[in-house]
Order: sequence, then C-alpha cells, then structure tokens
Amino acid sequence: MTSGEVAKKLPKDFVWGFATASFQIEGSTNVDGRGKSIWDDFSKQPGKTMDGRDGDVATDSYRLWKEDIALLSQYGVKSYRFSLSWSRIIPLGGRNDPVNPKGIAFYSRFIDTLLENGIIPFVTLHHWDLPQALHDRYGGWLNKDEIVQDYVRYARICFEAFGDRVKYWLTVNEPWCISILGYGRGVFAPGRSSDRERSPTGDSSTEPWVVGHSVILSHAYAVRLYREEFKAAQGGQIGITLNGDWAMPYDDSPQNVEAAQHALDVAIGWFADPIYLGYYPDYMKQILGERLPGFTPEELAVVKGSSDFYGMNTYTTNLCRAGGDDEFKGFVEYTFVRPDGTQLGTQAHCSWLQDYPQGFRHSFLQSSLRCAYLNFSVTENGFAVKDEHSKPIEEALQDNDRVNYFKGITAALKAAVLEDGVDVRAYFPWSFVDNFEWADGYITRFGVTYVDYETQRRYPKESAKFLVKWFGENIEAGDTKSQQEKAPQNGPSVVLERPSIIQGVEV
Ligand code: PNW
Repeated sequence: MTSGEVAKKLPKDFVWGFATASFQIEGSTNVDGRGKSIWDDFSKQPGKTMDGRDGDVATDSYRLWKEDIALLSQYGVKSYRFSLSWSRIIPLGGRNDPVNPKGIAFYSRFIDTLLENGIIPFVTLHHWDLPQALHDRYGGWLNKDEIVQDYVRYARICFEAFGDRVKYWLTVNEPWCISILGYGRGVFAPGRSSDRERSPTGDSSTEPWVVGHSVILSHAYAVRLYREEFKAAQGGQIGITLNGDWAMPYDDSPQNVEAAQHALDVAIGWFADPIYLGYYPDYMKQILGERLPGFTPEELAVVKGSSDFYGMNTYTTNLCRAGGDDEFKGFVEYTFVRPDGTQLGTQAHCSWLQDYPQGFRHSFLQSSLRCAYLNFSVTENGFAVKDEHSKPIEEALQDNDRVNYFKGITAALKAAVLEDGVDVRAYFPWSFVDNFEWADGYITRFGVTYVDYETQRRYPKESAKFLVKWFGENIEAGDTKSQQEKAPQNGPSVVLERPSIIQGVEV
C-alpha cells in the first residue's frame, strides 16, 4: 500500500471542521441556571487533575462564543463539532426535572450563528459531563433503568429544540473512556475504582461493564426515538462515536496476531459489535463471563443497527503483544517500541499517543473488515506537542510535530478515500482550541489554536494554517452549503464583528 499523495481530490461534499466538547471549553459553570456536572466537583478534588485546575473558566467559550465562531469562519471550516451540556439544558438532568430556557436559548443562538456563517453544526449530545444530580440520585450510568429514560428525555428535548437546524447528531462520545476511565481506573469523573487509595467506593471488576451496557442502551433508545418521531420531518443523521486506534501485532507470531484482535474486541468491539452486528464479542464473553450484562431480545432489536454512520475517534497505533494483567486492554500489552528497539513514531505530550499515520489508514480497513460499516465520520484525531505548555507563545505556535502529524494524516485520509475506496464523509481534527484536557488539566494542549489562559486570546498555530490550506486545496470545488441553506433559520440574528482577541489569522 502506498501512502503517497494522490492527485485527485476529496469529493465536494466532504465535510471538515474542528471539534470541541462543552466542559472542556465553556467555563461559566454557575451562570444562567446551569446545574453541576460530575466533572465540576471531581476536577476540584486535590490530585484529580495534573495542574490542580478545574473547568470553571476553561477557554471561557460560554462568554466568547461569538469570537469562537468568527475564528471558525475565518478558518473557513465547513462544520463544527461541539457538545451540549446536559446540565445547562436540564440542570438536574432527570425526566421529571425542569428544562432551563436559558440553556436552550444559548445553544439555539449558537446554532443559528453557525448557520448564518455557513458552518454546519455537528452536535454531540453527551461528552462526559453527566449531570451531578443523576449521579447523586441513583448512581448515574450504574443504574440502567433510570439513566436510559433520563437520557432519552434529554435527547428528546434537544431534538425538539434544535433538530430543525441540526442535521448531524452524535449520541455519546467514547463509551470506552466513560466506562473504563470513570469506573475502572477511576482517573476520570466520577472517579470510581476498586483502588481504595483512589476512591472510597467502586468495583472495577463489574462497574465498567454495567456502565458500558447503560451507555449502549441509552444511545440506542435515543436513536429509536429520533428515527420514529423526528427523522422524517427533520431529515438528519444520528450515530455514536467510538474511540479506537489501530491495533498492530507486535510481530507475526500467532499469539501476538491474536492479541491484536483481542485488544480490538475490548477497545472497539465492546460497543461496535452490538451496535453494528447485534452481539457482544465472544472474547469479551469469554473473559468476563457473568460480569458482562446481557441484552434482552427486545433491547437487542433496538441496539442492532442503531447508528447511521461510524463515528471514529482515532489518534494513534498500538503494537500489541499477548500478556499482562490488564483486563481493560483485553490482557494485551501495548507498546510503541518495535522488536528492533525503534520507536513507532514521534512521542506526544501524553504517554498514550505517538504519530503513526499509516495506522490511520489501516483503521478504516480494520473497522470495515470487522463490521462492514456503512460510512465513516472521523470525529476526532489530533496530537499534543511535547512540552508545548512550557514554551513561550511564539515558539508554541511553531507546532512542527503537530504539522507533521496532520501532514501524514491528511495524506493517509486521501489514500483511504481515493485509493482504498473507503467511504469517509467527514473529518474533525481535535481540537479547535487548546482546552481543559480532563485529568491532564491545561498541561496537555491539543489545540490547533493556542489559548493564552491569562488573557483568553487565541492564536492560530502553524497546524491550523496547514489544515486550512490543505482542505482548501484538496476538496473538489462546489460545496455542501445547500444543506444549511435549506435549514430554517429561526431566532435572533447575531452580527459578528471581527474579534479583537484573535491574533494573526492570515490563513
Ligand atoms: C478523547 N486514551 O479522549 C476525548 O474525546 C476528548 O475529549 C479529549 O480531549 C481527546 O480525546 C484528547 O485526549 C481520550 O487514554 C482520552 O487513550 C484518553 C484516551 C483516548 C481518548
């Protein structure tokens, strides 16, 4: 397989833009009636974030949203992937709890303004900021019967309020991370784990699998609702987004080839197989036995086929070797060191990420082979430059490792579409701006736009300029704008002025 650039371009309706999530950018956590999410208090507990910082201000995007949209518009993106904060819309989260009109109004205005600027909203309903009240009331994702109903009602409120203008919905972001990092390793909110030094409560051997099951069902019942009551009138698409990296066998020994398959069964198959094929992977049943909850036949009928597309968050490649005691990785050891001692690629600031663009191309084939996915939207992909947080701004803006990462990825994307014939319809680099990187606090920076947290000024990095230019040159002429032109434009019109806080946007 060659990874060289091919002369042809991506089709004219190819969608690209940048991605973010509500808790990572919004700040303003206690204004306009927002209720707490599980990340509010968790991030304030000593030791939970690397720099001890929380999401109270983040990139201040709840206040600076017009400036954010102006920058997106200057970048010339076709779309923007962002998430809604459940507890801004329903502060206490539950199906009998009141809806907050100010939360609805905020996102409604935001969506209108994106559309007025020719930017397609690509909306995630849930990106990890579960309402705290639901966790306190009944254990949140641990309580399947309650959470499914509450999530579906939340989804209904969003379809009713925004579905006339939103044509791309993602139900949930990365269920593996919610389950394993939140209820297994205990490093993400709500921080539950069997490790008593980390958490006074929790059972890492059972809870992640229960949580994953609840997430799948919540997703599936929300999709059923959309298809039955909204799709005909609103005409949108709805799916889930899964995290999953390419699993490459460490060498060609049969046990390591099998290990790569096992790694995938747990990292991707846990969610992809029920949703696209209608069953949990055999390997998961084998290692978990009774601990893996079962679906009733009625549930399975709702789960199977419950995604209109494959939402893929993919960052890296793992060399997989049989062994180890980590159930969350399917008893597979991950490494970036090849048998000959060389590194797979350039190391990012976070330990789990190296640059290996060939893996990006392979991951489409890997997923296609697994379940013959209909079509792909890459909803996240990106790189955090090592030590970027400690560099002076001028230096941080020269983000060569990130530029190289995206050079490799864009070539691989083009090859996947034009040479391998994979049906990829959208691509969203993570992230639009540096932001609250969960347990890493503000240390790890994934943005293509630098945020100076002292001033909240935004500065485009070289990688933003590279991507803007690349997509400008590599998509066939003609545009997807027809979609948003057709969409009704309600609500007040907001006039955007060229923001003063954005520096050097000559892209
Ligand atoms: C994703 N891992 O999270 C999330 O969707 C984003 O909110 C986040 O900012 C981004 O990737 C960068 O981290 C992940 O440990 C977190 O492999 C951790 C992992 C993968 C994805």
